[in-house]
Amino acid sequence: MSLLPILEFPDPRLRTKAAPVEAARITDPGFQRLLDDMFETMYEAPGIGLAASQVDVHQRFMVIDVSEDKSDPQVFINPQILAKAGEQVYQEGCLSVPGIFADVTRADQIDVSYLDRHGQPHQAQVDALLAVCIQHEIDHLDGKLFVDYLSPLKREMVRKKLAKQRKLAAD
Ligand code: GNR
Ligand code: NI
Repeated sequence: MSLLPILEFPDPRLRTKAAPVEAARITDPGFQRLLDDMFETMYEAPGIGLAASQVDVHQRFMVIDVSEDKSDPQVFINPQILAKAGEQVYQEGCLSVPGIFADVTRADQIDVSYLDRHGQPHQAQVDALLAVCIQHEIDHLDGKLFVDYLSPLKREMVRKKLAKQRKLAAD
């Protein structure tokens, strides 16, 4: 297994709209290895989700584990939100926008369809943190970041703060 580099805002590659995964690719050993590498990268960060877009793979899948003890690894391939209900506000962070946290309003409950890592189809109703995370990751697949929900002024402040952090880290 290996750790993958994570793209960071404002990298334009994070704006790519990801294409659906072809069913035949799911059984490919290279694809299964990529999933394992994404879990390793996510757990090491540490994070609760990682979209393929963040590791410069522009296909529609992500890995998620919202458990306290890394006991619930879940793969969502070609996820689709079929219905949304209610609202929740959650203070979000993102591995592609390190050190920045901001409140985002999203649906409280979603119905989602997806394929698991074996290519088996599922449909589930989810809420709370898992619903937040799925919506955050699907945004990545559509080239969208949580800072896009902030005002342009705040987003510019985030960009400057990250540039400064990188400059300090480089010296
Ligand atoms: O690790 C993560 N935590 C998190 C917290 C609140 C809302 C969303 C997330 S997802 C994030 C990992 C990440 O960047 N996934 O794309
Ligand atoms: Ni993210």
